[in-house]
Amino acid sequence: MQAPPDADHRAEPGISAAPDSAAGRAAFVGVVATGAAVAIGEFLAGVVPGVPSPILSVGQQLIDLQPPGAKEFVVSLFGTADKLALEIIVLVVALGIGALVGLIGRSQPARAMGIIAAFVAIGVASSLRDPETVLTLAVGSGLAEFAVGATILDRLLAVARGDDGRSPTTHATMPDWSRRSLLIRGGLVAVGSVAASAFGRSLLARQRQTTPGAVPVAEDQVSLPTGADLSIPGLTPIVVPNADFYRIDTALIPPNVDRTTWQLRIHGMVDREVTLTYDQLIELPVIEQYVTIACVSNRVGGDLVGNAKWTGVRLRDVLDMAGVQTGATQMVGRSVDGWTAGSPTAWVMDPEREPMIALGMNGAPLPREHGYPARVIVPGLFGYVSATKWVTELEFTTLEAFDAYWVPLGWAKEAPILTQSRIDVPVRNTQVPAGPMKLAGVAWAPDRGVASVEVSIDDDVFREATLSVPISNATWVQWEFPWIATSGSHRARVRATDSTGETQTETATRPDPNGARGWHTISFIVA
Ligand SMILES: Nc1nc2c(c(=O)[nH]1)N[C@H]1C(S)=C(S)[C@@H](COP(=O)(O)O)O[C@H]1N2
Ligand SMILES: [Mo]
Repeated sequence: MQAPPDADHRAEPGISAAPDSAAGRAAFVGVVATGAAVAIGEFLAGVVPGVPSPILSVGQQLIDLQPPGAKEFVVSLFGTADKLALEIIVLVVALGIGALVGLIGRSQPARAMGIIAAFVAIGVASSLRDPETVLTLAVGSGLAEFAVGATILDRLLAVARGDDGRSPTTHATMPDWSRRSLLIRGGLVAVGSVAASAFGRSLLARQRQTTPGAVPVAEDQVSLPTGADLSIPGLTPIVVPNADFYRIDTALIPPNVDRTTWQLRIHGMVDREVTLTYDQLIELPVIEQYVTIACVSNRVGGDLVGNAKWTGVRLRDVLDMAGVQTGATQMVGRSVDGWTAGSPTAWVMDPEREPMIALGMNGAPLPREHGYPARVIVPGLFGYVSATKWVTELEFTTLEAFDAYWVPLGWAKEAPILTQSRIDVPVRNTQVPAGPMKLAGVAWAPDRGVASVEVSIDDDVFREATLSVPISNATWVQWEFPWIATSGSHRARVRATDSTGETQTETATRPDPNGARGWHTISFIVA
């Protein structure tokens, strides 16, 4: 194999990545200028509270628009990974438009400036929907973004043309000078942009982390029964620590709610509209209970489910103050950011269960990601039809009169949590040593309760696993299954039966419209 004869001469080390054509250079300039404009916005958002992050603002706008086709994308209801993907998409599209701006800027600088201005305006406008945005600061930051973007575009385009003032040369005499200079200056701006954005973002994350205040103390404190946790290495703990608890919501940044000004309003089909402050709310008896909550978009074997000890007040104590009218078949929870969940009134009023307004989670104030200062917890219902975080309104209406957030996107209007079970140990597709071992996992059927869990290995008959001591019907259980591992590759399946006698069905289904069905099946190898 031989390289073309003059290949070595053409490759100039160090600047071989420099944009070669005039168009390439202009596009490069546009990308760098746009990136710098975004970066100054992200930087200011971190440094000055009230300044919106441009990327997060546009991303949140896209989520809130619920674009057609979103249902496929959001089957996972915006887990953390989806949010990062969305941010990256927004950034890549912005930089792509930046490249166009650079190309246009060569011949029509005014038009290029106009596009940058429009672009900044979209960012500012999107940010105004966030209650934390301060209008004047948003506009000020927008002006800074425009100034930075426009200036850098102007200067670097001049460099790209070779008339940056510093080197009054012509392309004919020093053809490489402008390219080298462009690469160095553009590169410096790009590096600075990345650093400024990263710095801004790290400050922004910290800005939004506080959940001040203490947890109210429950009159009757609950604790775990002995035997509630089988304590098997690799098995999900029976109570999931807050830091490990799954998080699902449509908020790119969790709302920052001040609990001293926060209010909960109960209205609609009630006898008396009631508005409670945090301090008024905790004058009601404070209770605590363990409840397992689950996401409808959890796939078979997935981990969008968790069990925590919730502290708060009885939802029905609050509702009794307002007097729910007969005929009000739906309770709509609304969060400070406008998200809604609708639960059947009959479900929350059933004396067999104790729905609550939760204020604490595992002994701490609700973390911001989980709804500080208050959220709804309804045993037995999937999160999207009940568990409103950052709740600020409970509106009573009929099931027919209102569709909450996810319903028009193709999810069921009424959605009790399905019975599901999962194998945690061994981890699928891993290798375990031969000899006696335990398979283990969790199973849940809130708030019917799990009656039994069965395991089948290599298509042998299903045999019953041993369960942890249940905390209550509203919580999951752990299960363990002793087995003597023989070398070779194996397949394990699990299925649970709830207290009504209903066993999980075998065929795997998609999560939509009302939850995934099917037996969790894993393969593993015994060495
Ligand atoms: N305000 C608000 N509350 C919300 C949501 C949301 O998007 N916004 N998502 C719901 C969904 S789909 C689920 S599964 C649970 C998840 O609660 P967690 O994040 O505390 O685990 O919150 C529910 N409450
Ligand atoms: Mo969910």
